[in-house]
Amino acid sequence: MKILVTGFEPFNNEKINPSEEIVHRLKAPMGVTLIKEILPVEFEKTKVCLRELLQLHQPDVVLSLGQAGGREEITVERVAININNVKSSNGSKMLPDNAGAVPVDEQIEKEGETAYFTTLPLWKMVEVMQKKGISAAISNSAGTYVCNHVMYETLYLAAEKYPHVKAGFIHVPFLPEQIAHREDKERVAAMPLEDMVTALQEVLELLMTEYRFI
Ligand code: PCA
Repeated sequence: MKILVTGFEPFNNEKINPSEEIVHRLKAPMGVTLIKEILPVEFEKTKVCLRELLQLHQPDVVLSLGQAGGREEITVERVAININNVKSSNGSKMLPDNAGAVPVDEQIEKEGETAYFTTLPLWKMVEVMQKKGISAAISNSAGTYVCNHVMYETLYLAAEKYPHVKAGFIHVPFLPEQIAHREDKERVAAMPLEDMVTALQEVLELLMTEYRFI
C-alpha cells in the first residue's frame, strides 16, 4: 500500500515548521511505500499540488501534517470546512499566506460539500499516540487557514475522484526552539521533535495495519 504524507514549509515569520521536520524523519512501515512531500503555505498552489500528487502517486492514504502553534497536544482533526479565511476570529488580525493571498470567507470549492469529515480512524490514532506517553487529542476545528484548505481539498478530491482514498490531517505543537526567544514562553506550549516523530511513526504503523488489505 501507498501512503502520501505531507508537511508544510515555515510560515508567519517562523524559520522552521515542525511538520516538515517530522516528515523528513518518518520511516516507511513494512509493506508500505511512503511518499513524502512538503507543501507551500499557499492556498492556490496547494490546490494544484494536491491534484498532481494524487494523480501521480495514486496513494491509498493521505496523511497531512501542519503546525498549530499554541496547542499543547498533537491533535487529529475531525473535520475540514469549505472556507478559506485569513482573518482572526475577532477580526483584529490578518495572516496572509506565503504568496500574500488574503481570502476572507471564500468558498474553497463551489460544488463541494459544506464540510468533510476525516476518513481516518480518529480515536485509534489518538490512542496509539497516548500509549507511547505522548499528549494527543481530537480537534473539532482545523481552522480556516491553509491546513484546513489542504484537508478539505484532499477529502473533496477523494469524494469526487478517488473514492478508495482515506485522508486526514494532524496538527502538531511548536518545537521548543520556536518559543525559546519569546517573552511569553512560560505560557506557550511546545513539544520535542523526538516525541512528535515517535507519535507520528505510531500513526503510520496503525494506518498500515488498518488498510494493508485495501
Ligand atoms: N499550519 C497552518 C498552515 C501551515 C501550517 O503548518 C495552519 O494551521 O493552517
